[in-house]
Amino acid sequence: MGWPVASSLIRVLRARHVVARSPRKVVRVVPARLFSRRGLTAIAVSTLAGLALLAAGCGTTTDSTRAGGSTGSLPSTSAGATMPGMPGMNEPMPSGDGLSASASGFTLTPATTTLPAGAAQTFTFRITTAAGQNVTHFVPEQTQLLHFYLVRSDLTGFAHLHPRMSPEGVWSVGLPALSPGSWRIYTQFITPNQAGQPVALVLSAPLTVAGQASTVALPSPSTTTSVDGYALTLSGQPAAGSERELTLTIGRDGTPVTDLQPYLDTYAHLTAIRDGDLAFAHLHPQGSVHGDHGGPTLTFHAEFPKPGDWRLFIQFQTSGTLHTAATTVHVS
Ligand SMILES: [Cu+2]
Repeated sequence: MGWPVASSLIRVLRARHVVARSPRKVVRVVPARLFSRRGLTAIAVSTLAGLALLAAGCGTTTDSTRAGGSTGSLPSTSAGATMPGMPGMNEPMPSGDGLSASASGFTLTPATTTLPAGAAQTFTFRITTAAGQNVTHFVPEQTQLLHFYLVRSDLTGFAHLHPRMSPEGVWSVGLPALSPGSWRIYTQFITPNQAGQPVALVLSAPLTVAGQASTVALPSPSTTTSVDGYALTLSGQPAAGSERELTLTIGRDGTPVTDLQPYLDTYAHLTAIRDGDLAFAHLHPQGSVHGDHGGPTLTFHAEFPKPGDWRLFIQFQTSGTLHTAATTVHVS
């Protein structure tokens, strides 16, 4: 498998924190099924025919969600308190496959489920309670009040963004231009329930981008991939329903990389989406960050809810630039 592509286009896209993978057009049509903080600069991308888009948002770690909304915090009396900014420590972990719009009395309510293709646009949504009220209190997790992911049904498109929340609890996020087809949005957040206990949730909903859609076959599983001159190697034996350790090693020009910068309080952010139903798995990093000295080897707690082929999106930062790599992982 490879990631070779139209290098000039890639260069342009990367300049906007958007990368693309080579088109592998097939006739298969995948049925539709289909989750930040920062006032996002809308990423405008001209979509080339048949070229799948892989958008990696958040080129910087500037925090603007907080500027845009309330930083809810738990009452100091609540038990099981989280430790914001300490991934892998005592944070409550979302359970399940993330495929429901509602869980634990909270619902993801998008303003629309259909978008036009080919133009950057602002997307809005709310998280509502069972009584229909907007949730406005969120507990920061990995430096953010809410993490938003956008994934295309064939796993060629991926964006990880940080929306901004209004005081009324309306979230908005700038989306890049999207190719026609079936997409899914995911919101990942921690909010106190009625008893004041923190609940970690992943809620998702399908999104249709209008127009003639073509899809790309999923690349075969591989323990290696590359992006922006970095070579990534994975090891571990992920199995559905059990927590396993997954190790990521990053090198460049045959040399171990040791200058990874903190990104969302970790040295690499891993998100996995399952081929077929688009189930969601977030892999929690072990250890903590200490300055711009991460790498070359990072370890993760991997707990996949289901077996199958999963597309793993790996985000890491060097010299102020966010890189997004992807590979296919088989989960037994
Ligand atoms: Cu995020």
